Amino acid sequence: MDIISRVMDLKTSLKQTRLKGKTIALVPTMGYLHDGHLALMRQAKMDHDLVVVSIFVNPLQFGPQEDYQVYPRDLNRDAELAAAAGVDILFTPLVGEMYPRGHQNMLTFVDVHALGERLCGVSRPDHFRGVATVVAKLFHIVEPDGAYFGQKDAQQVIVIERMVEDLNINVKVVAVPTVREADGLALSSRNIYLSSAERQAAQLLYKSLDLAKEKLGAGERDAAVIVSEMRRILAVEPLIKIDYISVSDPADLAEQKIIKKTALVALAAQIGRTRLIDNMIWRESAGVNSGADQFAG
Ligand code: PAJ
Repeated sequence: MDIISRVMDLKTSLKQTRLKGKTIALVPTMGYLHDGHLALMRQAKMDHDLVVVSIFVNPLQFGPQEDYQVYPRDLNRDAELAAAAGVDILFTPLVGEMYPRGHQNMLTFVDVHALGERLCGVSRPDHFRGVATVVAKLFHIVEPDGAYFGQKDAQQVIVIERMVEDLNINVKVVAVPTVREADGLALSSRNIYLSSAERQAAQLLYKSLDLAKEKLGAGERDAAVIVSEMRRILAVEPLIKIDYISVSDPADLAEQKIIKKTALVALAAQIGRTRLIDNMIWRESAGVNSGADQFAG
């Protein structure tokens, strides 16, 4: 595996790859890799000849009160994990390489209106602008055939898919199901912030989504009922402060009152100082016994 930190070096290397007729996959990450990230890399490797993984903690997508400074970083460990997952190139730019004039001096942004303003966009107003902008830059640098994102960040996938469509970017966006701990907690680099009591409490997030799935399976279609049942489960745990619970249409993230054929049930909660998100996509046609894909999370 090559580790490359300069944009020009990466472009030069990928030009050779393309000349040989090989296809290229990109897996954008902020590092501190876990099995969720590795699932994206393995899928990318199955679908393409060469896999580029970027590790870049993107200052543009963190709010002023958020955890940019303390976001966990461990490049040596990440490099070992990525190499073992079959990654060909690890792209590890410094902030000055991605934002040569400084990220505060950026004048050009990609803003996916409406989609980026709902759900997490309410409490993180500039977050998806920062995500879409850095992903657009990575797409221009790497020019991948396929790009791999986790369903765990469902809104992020929807925002990126729309950006690709609206800006005619020539890349296939692939969403990979959420990887979870044994008790259902979605893997996240931020889980290491949790104390043991908070970690214990965090499993209720998945439990609340599981209950929503059960209610939907039993025929409940009133979103308000689903949300209040979920709130009831989460209220048991005083460590959990709900940011939002949303039942929306995955096509446009518009809230649904009466659930139709498909719904994105998504939530965000603060547990201690850690903000966690999770979701599931429910589809009527797949029925009650639909298995893991249905509950892709
Ligand atoms: P990061 O949080 O590091 O996540 C990188 C990718 O891994 C994202 O596509 C995310 O959805 C996916 N991922 C995280 N946890 C997962 C899990 N438990 N199961 C499956 N996939 C999971 O998301 C970002 O970084 C950034 O916003 C980024 C896209 C890199 C732009 O800066």
